[in-house]
Amino acid sequence: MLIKTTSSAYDHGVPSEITPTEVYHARRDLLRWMASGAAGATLASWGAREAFAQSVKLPGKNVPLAAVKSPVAGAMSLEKLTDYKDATGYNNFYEFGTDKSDPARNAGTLKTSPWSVEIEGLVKKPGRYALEDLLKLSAMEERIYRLRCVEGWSMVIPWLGYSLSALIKRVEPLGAAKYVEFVTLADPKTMPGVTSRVLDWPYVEGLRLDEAMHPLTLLSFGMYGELLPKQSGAPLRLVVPWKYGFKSGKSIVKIRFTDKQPLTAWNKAAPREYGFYSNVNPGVDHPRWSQASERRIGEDGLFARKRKTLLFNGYEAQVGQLYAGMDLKTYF
Ligand SMILES: Nc1nc2c(c(=O)[nH]1)N[C@H]1C(S)=C(S)[C@@H](COP(=O)(O)O)O[C@H]1N2
Ligand SMILES: [Mo]
Repeated sequence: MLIKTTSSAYDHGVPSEITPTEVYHARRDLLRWMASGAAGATLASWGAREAFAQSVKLPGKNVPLAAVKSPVAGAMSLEKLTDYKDATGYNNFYEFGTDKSDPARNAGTLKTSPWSVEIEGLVKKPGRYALEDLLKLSAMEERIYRLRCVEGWSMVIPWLGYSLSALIKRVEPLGAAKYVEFVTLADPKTMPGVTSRVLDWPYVEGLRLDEAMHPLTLLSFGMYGELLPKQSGAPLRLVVPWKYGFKSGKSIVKIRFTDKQPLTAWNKAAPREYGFYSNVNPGVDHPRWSQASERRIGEDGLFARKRKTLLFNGYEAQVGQLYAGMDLKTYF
C-alpha cells in the first residue's frame, strides 16, 4: 500500500490561505486512517516502509516521507502544532551562528549527502553506516513531541523517525557499555559558527545507555512529513523529549559506546549551569533563571500566558522510572 501525497501540500513557499499546520492536520488524518484502516497496522507499517524507500532521493530538496502513527507518541498529539515556519525559523544550531535566525539563514551550505554515521567503542558491530541504510533500518514513525529549550521556550513538532533502540540493538553493545556519546559534524568550510569559540567543537552530547534505549528516544530524519530541513539537524538528529533541547544533537556523524559518562559540549562550557542529565524539571532552576514555566513559540502575543513546565516535560509516566532513587537536584 502506498500513500499518495501531493507535493504542493508540502510546498511551504506557496502563497496560500492554507497554513502548514492545516495541511499537516489533513495529512495526519490520512495517516490515522491508514493505521486504523482495513489493511491493519502491520500492513500499514509495511506500506509506509515501501513508500518511504521509493520516495527518498538523496541529495535534493525535501521529499514527502511516509510514516505510520507511532504507538509511543503519547498524548502530545492533542496539542496545537507549532507552525512550520516557526519550527524552522527559530533554531539553536550554533555551528551556523548564535542568533535564533542564523541557522535558517546560514545552514544552506551544509552538505548532507553523502552522509554516514561511524559507530564505535564498546559494540560488537562497529563500522560506518550509510545514511541510506539507516533510513531503512526500521519503519518510520510519526511522533508529536514537545521540545523544550533550557532557555524557556517550547515547540510541538511532528517528528519522523524511529526509536534509537532499533539502531542500538543492531550494533549490539557490549556488556561494559554504559553510556552513548553523540558527536555531530564540525566542518569549518560549511559551518561558519565553528570558527567561533562559543563552544568546544565538535558539539557532543551523551545519554546513559538505558536512556538511549528508551522507546521515546527518537532518531529523527524528518519533520512535518518531510526530510529534516538543514537548520533542524539534517540529515539525522536525536530528539529526547523529556530533556532540555540541547540534549538533542543535530547532524550526527558519530555514535560511540563507552563505559564512562561522556563530556558533553554544554557541560564543558558551563558545568554549573548544564548538567549531564538535563531532564526538564520545573523544580530545579537554572542558576540564572527559573525553569518553572515556558513560552510556547507562536503564542507570544500580547495576551499569551506562560505555560507551566511539567516534570520530564510531561513524559514522567514513561521515563520517571529511569531516575528512581536519584536526587534530581544533584543529578541535574
Ligand atoms: N549540533 C548541534 N545540535 C544542537 C544544537 C547545536 O547548537 N548544535 N543546539 C541544541 C539546542 S540548545 C536546542 S534547544 C535544539 C534546538 O532544536 P530545533 O532548532 O530543531 O528546535 O537543538 C540542540 N541540538
Ligand atoms: Mo536549547
